[in-house]
Amino acid sequence: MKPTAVDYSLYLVTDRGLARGRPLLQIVAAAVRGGVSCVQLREKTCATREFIEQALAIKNFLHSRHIPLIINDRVDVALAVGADGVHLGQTDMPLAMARKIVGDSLLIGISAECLDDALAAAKDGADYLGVSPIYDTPTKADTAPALGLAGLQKIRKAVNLPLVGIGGLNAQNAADVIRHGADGVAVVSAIVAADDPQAAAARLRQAIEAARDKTP
Ligand code: TZP
Ligand code: MG
Repeated sequence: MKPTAVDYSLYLVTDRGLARGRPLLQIVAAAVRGGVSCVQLREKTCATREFIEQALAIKNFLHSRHIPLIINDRVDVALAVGADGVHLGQTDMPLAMARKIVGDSLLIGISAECLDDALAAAKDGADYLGVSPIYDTPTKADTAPALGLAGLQKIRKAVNLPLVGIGGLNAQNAADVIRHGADGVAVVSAIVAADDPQAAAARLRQAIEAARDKTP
């Protein structure tokens, strides 16, 4: 059964190419110590077997700390390892098909690149949306045009689902994203590529909590 209450506040998306040779589990562990509340394992090139082994190791670590694990792209891997959810983009398996396969066993997160994507995902039963990208980012090559804070706000007004902003986010701009309606901030490079992923996560978390305190 998918988890009922998920804390999307600080959502880490992994990228082994940005990890500077450090094992992903080491980065995930440091990030969790710093305040990451949700982790997405994103593997674009490795073999399925390696993806599964990595996912199981990270899941063991996260679940002992009650932090959810979401798998990027791969419904089969998410089910096989007993993850909490799967995250699907606009060119991945359609949400309705994925829901037919996973039922209520997994959260399904959808990348919304425009208002219409968000409305369709809400109608088809997504559990949360990644609003993507907020800003241009070198981390992902094939992103849609940046939505900016105005685009995020428009989606916030139209859908009731938890929203996680992603794309070009860091400790300097995380507060803006919360103030414009996001429930959480998702980052790749700001944590994975940081000299000190724990400290980077802590700065982000602090910015997010401070913005919430000031949001009416
Ligand atoms: N999806 C939309 S933008 C993005 C993903 C995976 C990459 C975000 O990376 P960064 O380094 O946090 O800008
Ligand atoms: Mg995808």
